[in-house]
Amino acid sequence: LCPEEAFVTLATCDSYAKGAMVLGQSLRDHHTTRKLVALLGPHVTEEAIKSIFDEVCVVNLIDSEDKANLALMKRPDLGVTFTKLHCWTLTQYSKCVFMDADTMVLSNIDELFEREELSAAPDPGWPDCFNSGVFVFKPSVETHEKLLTFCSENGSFDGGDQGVLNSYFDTWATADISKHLPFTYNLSSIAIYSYLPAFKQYGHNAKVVHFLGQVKPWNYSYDTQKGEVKGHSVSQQPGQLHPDYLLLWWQLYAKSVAPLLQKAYGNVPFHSGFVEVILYHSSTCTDHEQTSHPAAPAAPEPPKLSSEERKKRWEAGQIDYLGDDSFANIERKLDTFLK
Ligand SMILES: [Mn+2]
Repeated sequence: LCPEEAFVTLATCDSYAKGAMVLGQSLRDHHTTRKLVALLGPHVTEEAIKSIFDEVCVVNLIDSEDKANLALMKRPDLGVTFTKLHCWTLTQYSKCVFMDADTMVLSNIDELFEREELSAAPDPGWPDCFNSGVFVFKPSVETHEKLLTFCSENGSFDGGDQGVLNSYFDTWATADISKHLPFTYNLSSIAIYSYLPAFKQYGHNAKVVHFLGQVKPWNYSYDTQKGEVKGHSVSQQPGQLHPDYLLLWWQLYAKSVAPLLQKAYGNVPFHSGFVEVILYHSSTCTDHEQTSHPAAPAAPEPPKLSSEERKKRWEAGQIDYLGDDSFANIERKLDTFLK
């Protein structure tokens, strides 16, 4: 047992917290011997997360009086990025593996702790960049401060942490092949559909699934009676989440996470988390992917509903996440109120 090493994730809003809990539970189910740490944004409810994670740290950069706050004042656009960089301050651990809250493990991956900083898998969109959804790092106050300085001076070429980290660890592509994690440690749906024969050949080796893209597993809903994910089209197209992995996410959620939420928050019917996205403004509840990868292609136009009919459906829980009620549309609406 190595208590000095930990898996670390980040949730900046309650819907990502659900993802973090599925991730944490998937690590537990595969018997990790390492600690589990969750970094939470200031508005995230901690209660249920504590029953899966060993350590929960609330990161509120705005209230802190350190370099991170200064960096945030200079570059408010990089708030989520600074929050993620906070993982370098976890110096009670000698080594960590960061995993996005939209990832899920399919097997034990403790062997990743044999790797050095900064080890990561290639990004499917630009394989000379690493994808920052899964990476091995060594906590260090010094590295943290250097990253903050670098970030506030240079910004991020993709607007998120992946751009910053790739610019900072800029020899990753060429210097040391041992820092290239196999793609199976960060398998995304985008890659599955852009090279299906490779997925058929190697997909069974997948160890970590990354639900990359704008639509996340928690944006769907799940019929516990039938054991089916609702609102997911079976057609295979880029940007779609793979139906098998999506189902696996929901099975884990229904079996292990929903009961914890029920215990912590009472018998309120589960809703997908989308409503919280609206409460906590979008900029605090996204990750790097929204800027670095294209959205799912538009589905065929469904017949137009009246706004009254849409309201009725919304209230009945039939939310058209990919169409009229898509996040982009809601954000546009919110923006008109904010201006
Ligand atoms: Mn991600």
